[in-house]
Amino acid sequence: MPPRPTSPLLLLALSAVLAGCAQPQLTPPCLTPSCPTPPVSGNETEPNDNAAAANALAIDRPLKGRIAGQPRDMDLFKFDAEAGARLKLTVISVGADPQSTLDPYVEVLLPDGFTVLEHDDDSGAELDSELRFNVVTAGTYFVAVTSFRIHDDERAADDRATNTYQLALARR
Ligand SMILES: [Ca+2]
Ligand SMILES: [Ca+2]
Ligand SMILES: [Ca+2]
Repeated sequence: MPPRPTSPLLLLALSAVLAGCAQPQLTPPCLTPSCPTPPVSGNETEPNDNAAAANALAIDRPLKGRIAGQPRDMDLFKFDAEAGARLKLTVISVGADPQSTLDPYVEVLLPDGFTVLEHDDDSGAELDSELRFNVVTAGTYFVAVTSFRIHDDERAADDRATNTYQLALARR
């Protein structure tokens, strides 16, 4: 079917949506899936393999990381959340780096540092992980990122230098 001419009303609606994307401070900030994620604000810092060594993660401040450097790398992050917060966590691989070989796996841990609140393998695009969760009790929560291969098999190693990812925490 030939494309129909775009109506002025639709263009107006589109420009309103784009304007919404450009102003992330609006509430809700952006409801369309095409809105760009905020720019990466930094990189993980190793060692970060347990809760005591977790890197700080903040809302709308994505971080880059790599599951590599040892046979079974685990990257821990922490963030403070208020009661009632509705959050979304994403770990993207090829979407952020076309050369990435990582199949990410992610867990959100309660403030005790080991009880799993939520976990996800592939709910995002392709093999990416995506979690939506609500915070009941205010506190410092943890995020554990690794590869699905490492998570799935306690004897497996996955140490490719190309195992890159981008981790983001957002409100929803
Ligand atoms: Ca790492
Ligand atoms: Ca690590
Ligand atoms: Ca995955």
